[in-house]
Amino acid sequence: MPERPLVFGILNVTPDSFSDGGRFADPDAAVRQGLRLVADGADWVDIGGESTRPGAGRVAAEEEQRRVLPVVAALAEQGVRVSIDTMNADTARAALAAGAGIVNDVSGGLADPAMPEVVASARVPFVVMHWRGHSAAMSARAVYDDVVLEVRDELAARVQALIDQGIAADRIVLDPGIGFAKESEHNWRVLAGLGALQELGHPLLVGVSRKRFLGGLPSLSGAEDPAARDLPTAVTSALLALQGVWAVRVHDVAGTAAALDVVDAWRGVPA
Ligand code: PMM
Repeated sequence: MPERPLVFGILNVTPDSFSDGGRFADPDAAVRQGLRLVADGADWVDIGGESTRPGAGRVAAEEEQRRVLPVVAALAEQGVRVSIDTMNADTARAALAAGAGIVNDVSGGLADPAMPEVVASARVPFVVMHWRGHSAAMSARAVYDDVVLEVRDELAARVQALIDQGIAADRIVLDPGIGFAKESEHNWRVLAGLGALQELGHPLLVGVSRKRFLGGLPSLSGAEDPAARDLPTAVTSALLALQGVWAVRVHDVAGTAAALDVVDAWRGVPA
């Protein structure tokens, strides 16, 4: 029986993320939100300082670090397990020094050639997401013959390159990159085809939370508020638990915790 997935609570310390941009730009508000995510059941708090929403421009590494480092340090000091969501090696290095324990790179080490070395020498888990280019360019790259096989093969190539660059295979976590260079139908096909990615032999982290493709569900038509996508996100978490994924990355941790409780109860796992 697969284990209950870990829950990564999302903490975007940005003015412009698509669903929570601006709410936690102030460090005190961000720290409070991080503690709330943990109280709601997050195993890790995933802190990011650069929005990757479709079409977004890049943020200078100095600005990214100004946003995230005080929050990483304050939460780590309070015993919170922190993952740093960054494409910049310098930011990853500084966040690890401030107490982060996982590097989550949506580019899987492609955006900054210095990233693999930082992760290899820190000996921490590395979340490697399927990525075809920065946000400004990615929608033009959402072209596939067979999205499941192409995502699988592109991730397999990343794994080999990262192992060649000194990262231990057992520290590599893979992520299909829902919403990154993918149209709605691609996202659904990838979710239905996760078994093919699991054949690569690495734990999977999946992030669907509040993403635009969920807004295309018939029951959500006309709902403008991204929080309306929290219920379908939680349902997806339950389905991903049945699929045996290692972790889910969500905004509404309480909703996903309830969904995972249902899966545990269904399976007879003692509370
Ligand atoms: N999605 C976003 C940001 N970081 N990291 C991983 N590993 N997987 C994702 O799917 C992912 C990510 C964009 O969503 P957000 O703006 O809600 O954080």
